Amino acid sequence: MESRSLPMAAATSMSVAIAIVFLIYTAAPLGDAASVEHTFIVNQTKMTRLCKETQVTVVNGQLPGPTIEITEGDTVTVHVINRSPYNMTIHWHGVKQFRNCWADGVPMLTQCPILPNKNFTYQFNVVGQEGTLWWHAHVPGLRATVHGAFIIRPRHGAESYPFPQPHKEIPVIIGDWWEKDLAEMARNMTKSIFLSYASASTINGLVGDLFNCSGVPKEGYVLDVEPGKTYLLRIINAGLFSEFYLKIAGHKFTVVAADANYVSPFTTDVIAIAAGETVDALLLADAPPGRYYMVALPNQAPLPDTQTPEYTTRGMVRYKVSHSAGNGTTILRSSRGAEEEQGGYSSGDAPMVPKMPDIHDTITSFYFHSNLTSLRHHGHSLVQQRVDERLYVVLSLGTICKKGQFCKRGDSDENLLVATMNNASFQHPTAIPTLLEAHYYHTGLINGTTQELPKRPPLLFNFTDEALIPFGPKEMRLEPTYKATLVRRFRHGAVVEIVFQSTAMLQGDSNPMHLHGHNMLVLAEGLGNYDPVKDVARYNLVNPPVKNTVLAPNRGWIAVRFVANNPGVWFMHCHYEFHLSMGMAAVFIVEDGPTVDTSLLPPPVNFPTCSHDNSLIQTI
Ligand SMILES: *[C@@H]1O[C@H](CO)[C@@H](O)[C@H](O)[C@H]1NC(C)=O
Ligand SMILES: *[C@@H]1O[C@H](CO)[C@@H](O)[C@H](O)[C@H]1NC(C)=O
Ligand SMILES: *[C@@H]1O[C@H](CO)[C@@H](O)[C@H](O)[C@H]1NC(C)=O
Ligand SMILES: *[C@@H]1O[C@H](CO)[C@@H](O)[C@H](O)[C@H]1NC(C)=O
Ligand SMILES: *[C@@H]1O[C@H](CO)[C@@H](O)[C@H](O)[C@H]1NC(C)=O
Ligand SMILES: *[C@@H]1O[C@H](CO)[C@@H](O)[C@H](O)[C@H]1NC(C)=O
Ligand SMILES: *[C@@H]1O[C@H](CO)[C@@H](O)[C@H](O)[C@H]1NC(C)=O
Ligand SMILES: *[C@@H]1O[C@H](CO)[C@@H](O)[C@H](O)[C@H]1NC(C)=O
Ligand SMILES: *[C@@H]1O[C@H](CO)[C@@H](O)[C@H](O)[C@H]1NC(C)=O
Ligand SMILES: *[C@@H]1O[C@H](CO)[C@@H](O)[C@H](O)[C@H]1NC(C)=O
Ligand SMILES: [Cu+2]
Repeated sequence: MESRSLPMAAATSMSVAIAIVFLIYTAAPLGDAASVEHTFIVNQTKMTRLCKETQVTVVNGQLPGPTIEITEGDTVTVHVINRSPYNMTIHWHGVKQFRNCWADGVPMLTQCPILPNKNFTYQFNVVGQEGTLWWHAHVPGLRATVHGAFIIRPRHGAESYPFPQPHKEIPVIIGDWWEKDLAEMARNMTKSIFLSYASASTINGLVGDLFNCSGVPKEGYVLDVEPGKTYLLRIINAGLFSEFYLKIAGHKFTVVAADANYVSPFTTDVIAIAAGETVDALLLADAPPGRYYMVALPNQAPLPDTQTPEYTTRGMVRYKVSHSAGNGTTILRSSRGAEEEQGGYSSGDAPMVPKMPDIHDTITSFYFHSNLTSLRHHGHSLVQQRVDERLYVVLSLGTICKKGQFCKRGDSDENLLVATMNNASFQHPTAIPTLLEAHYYHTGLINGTTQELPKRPPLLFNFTDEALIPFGPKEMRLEPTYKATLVRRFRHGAVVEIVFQSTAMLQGDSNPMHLHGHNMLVLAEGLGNYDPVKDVARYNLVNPPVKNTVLAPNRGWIAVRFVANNPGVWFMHCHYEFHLSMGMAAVFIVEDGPTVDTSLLPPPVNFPTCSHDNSLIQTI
């Protein structure tokens, strides 16, 4: 690789970039790749949900934000105009951004944030992926309201779905409603101040009729269905803190995809979806016409874990009632419409309520996730048999003594509570330039400001011992930890196996681990401590599910494999906002490959810089 200098190389390599892009386009066999363009105006808008007007940061005045719908192979252009008072980036969650880490949207890792009153245009191609993804702010706290669906349809149309073509496709975004200042909440969490929780959960931005401030049940999301028709639900968990169980009374789901990868269809009456995951499921409207609650219940680890406020939310599936017109034509009307408009028709009984799992039931999630297998096309196995790097990453909590070395541990406010990977808590970089620029221009900054993520935990202990949950002598000696900007480098093309191990240190939470820029094959998951001798025998090397977010179960583990073939600087982190803010994160640097088209592209034009000279950033 030729040497690069900062930042002039950007300009000189532009012509190279254009040539490459041109080549890709002319080489494509189909001329139908389109360009999809959006403008995202991020601002603060007042919204009322729980009888109270709240100022929320949203895109284009909408919650959830606009859905991006594209066809595989399209180019996406999003002009982000930041009229919020916050530094902003948008992450296209699950989009691989092949060779184009510049568009990944992680502040100070892949780009300088878009400052208030500045704008930036994201541009990227979506190739070789189809299904449901989503986009969200990658700024502490703000993704609670700055998010939306990102839907990629097959290039050859809905006929090429590996399941019966649905009548309609419906995004179902599960989220939280916050009345607290989200940016302040996130800042507080980095200081061990945990007083803020969401005030409600939502489906497609609505809290639903379990919330009834002022004595009036609140509006919930309603899905109108026609009897006998099939609906593809594109389910996204955009919540900050929880995994949810989703059920619809009187109905079953056929799960067909997860994280924009097809799975072998399976039928279930409950969907488990952790923060950051997506699930595509078919819903057949085959119940007697009527009204059926759609319920989303957040689960949480049982006592002795700390119990936090969690809210169930519900919407409804409502059948349109069919009236025969007497001449062979069928007129479909929604049941409520019929009631209200014609007065005579009654939709009958109260809506049917599903029986939900217990809030402390975590095994239903374990079974749901264990039931996912990839749908193999053409019968060839996708698992790399060779493994070049093995990592055992222990996900834990720990403390850092605020006043130096000698703190009382246990429940003492002399300490900062942090989240860790292999006993180090991620220190978000602040140095200029960003890690990606430092990597691209070979500035040496990365070696100077980061530490290597250890391959394995420095200390082996009984990670999942329940006795570690409450403050006490057992956990106390394991508490002390430290902060570092954790980085691990991978040779281009390396096959990496990671076992993520959840622990019982001060909590027994699960951990939805999200890797940017790559999908992971889930080989196995289990409860308790991973045992390399015994558990390898359980690996699914035939049809493991392919995910960008993998859930390390409560006091259990998950083993994944991925090929580090996307050059760049990729964030790898827990998708629970509190764990992320507290430091459960690391950076994977994937080196360039041997050729130009296995190497990182040059930065885009008008790439925001963090230098004090902001001349490259255009003011609106
Ligand atoms: C925020 O943006 C939306 C959509 O662009 C617009 O309708 C609304 O007026 C803006 N709100 C404020 C307070 O500027
Ligand atoms: C920012 O907005 C201005 C005015 O709308 C526009 O001229 C400019 O091209 C935009 N810049 C980017 C990077 O999108
Ligand atoms: C943040 O912490 C401060 C100090 O404890 C508290 O007053 C404030 O309410 C907290 N803010 C949020 C949003 O939790
Ligand atoms: C409000 O909701 C609660 C819990 O769902 C219920 O117990 C109560 O009866 C409801 N109150 C009204 C006025 O609907
Ligand atoms: C059947 O009746 C409906 C409603 O009156 C009318 O709109 C429609 O045109 C009729 N169709 C035929 C084929 O007569
Ligand atoms: C799949 O789910 C069923 C029902 O919850 C469960 O009994 C079964 O054990 C699961 N399969 C696996 C491999 O976990
Ligand atoms: C940084 O460290 C890595 C591995 O330790 C080494 O291969 C690389 O040459 C170093 N880079 C610079 C710019 O010093
Ligand atoms: C780890 O702790 C659990 C109790 O929480 C216990 O059941 C298990 O036997 C322990 N494992 C080992 C290897 O000591
Ligand atoms: C974590 O690191 C600290 C500081 O290096 C060390 O004192 C401690 O023993 C380590 N703890 C664990 C559980 O590895
Ligand atoms: C926003 O980003 C700029 C440039 O990186 C930085 O100087 C500033 O401190 C950030 N502001 C906030 C509120 O994080
Ligand atoms: Cu976590």
